[in-house]
Amino acid sequence: MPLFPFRVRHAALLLALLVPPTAHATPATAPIVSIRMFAFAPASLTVAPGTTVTWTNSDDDPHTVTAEDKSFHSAALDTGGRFSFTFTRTGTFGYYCSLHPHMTGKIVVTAG
Ligand SMILES: [Cu+2]
Repeated sequence: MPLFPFRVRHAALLLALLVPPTAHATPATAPIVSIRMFAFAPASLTVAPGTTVTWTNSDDDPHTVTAEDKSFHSAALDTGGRFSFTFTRTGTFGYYCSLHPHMTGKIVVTAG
């Protein structure tokens, strides 16, 4: 009984077909949280580890994106300003606007 029933190059080809580089739960598009009307939308976003989330400010007033645990902190974003952060660890990451602390949101990073 041979250990590998296929010739090696056939097995490699089969693997390449079965395991494309995008096989993991990577979203097709990079998620965006928009900031408008003094709120983050969506206020709660669930992503896979390794996902880069981008916030965009659509308000006339400046806002920041500040992690509760300080793991990320944007500068004040003017209208049209953007901030991106790549979430590598799993967990729930609450954040707020340091200029208007009643503005809160969270990113849930789960491999599930
Ligand atoms: Cu704000």
